[in-house]
Amino acid sequence: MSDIPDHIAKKLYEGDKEKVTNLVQQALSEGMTPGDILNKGLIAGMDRVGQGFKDGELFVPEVLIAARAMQGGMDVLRPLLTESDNPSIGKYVIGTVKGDLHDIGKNLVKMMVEGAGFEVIDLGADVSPEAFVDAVRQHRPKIIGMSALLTTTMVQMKVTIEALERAELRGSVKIMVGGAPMTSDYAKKIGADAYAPDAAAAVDVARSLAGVNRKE
Ligand code: B1M
Repeated sequence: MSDIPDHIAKKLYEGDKEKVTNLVQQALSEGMTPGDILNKGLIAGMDRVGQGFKDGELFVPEVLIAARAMQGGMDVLRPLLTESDNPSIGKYVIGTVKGDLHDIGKNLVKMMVEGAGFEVIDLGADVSPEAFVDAVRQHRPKIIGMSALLTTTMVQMKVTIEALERAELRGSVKIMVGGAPMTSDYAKKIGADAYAPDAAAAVDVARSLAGVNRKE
């Protein structure tokens, strides 16, 4: 079995954007699927970065450099992951909640959901409840996806759901949530329709919320 994914993960940990980008291209030319490169190389590398950060081996600047290296690899994979012969199966508004700047996981979910055939409107990070409400008014999406990586910002999901209720828009849209500190229990408690633990599951959940059967 090819050891390229492990090299990608290692170079990502070292923050070597050029090497990561080249290795992703090499993996593609050797026939690895974009999904495998993403999961076994880039995501695995970012997990190591997370562990290094937790263990005090890496600090914020190194983590940012690693995140940039991940973006380098993602730039190569993006057009392949979003390649789809499907016309849009519905609009999907996505954002990281207010006060939260983590957008790597949200961007992965965005790419995967785009790949599944949704038309994605990305509101970015640090998105206020009002901005989610405005986006629902303007775009009339089937689904809103909210991401939170901090225990201190998870509560913004509930605040956003309440804002949609006040605007009388809650019934018009399905809400799914995700992010490392999230659980399905918490999702239920705040009145979301669904929780997805990772970007791959997010695709299945989005399809199911939109009433679309999986297309292979
Ligand atoms: Co931050 N950070 N960070 N950070 N950071 C975490 C999240 C943390 C767990 C690190 C730690 O302490 N071990 C910790 C949170 C603790 C907590 O609240 N429980 C933390 C902290 C404390 C902070 C700061 C407060 C640090 C500080 O300044 N003292 C600060 C907060 C800034 C802010 O947001 N206001 C901060 C800052 C940063 C950076 C800017 C340096 C950088 C973010 C860069 C960026 O995103 N552009 C950063 C990073 C990179 C991390 C870690 C290391 C990696 C996060 C990541 O990108 N993971 C992270 C540690 C960790 O997670 N292990 C950490 C890879 C990504 C693919 O995974 O985002 O979980 P993830 O997404 C997954 C799933 O969660 C899921 O699918 C994705 C793919 O499978 N998912 C969804 C995510 N969103 C979804 C939405 C869905 C469905 C699934 O539906 C809509």
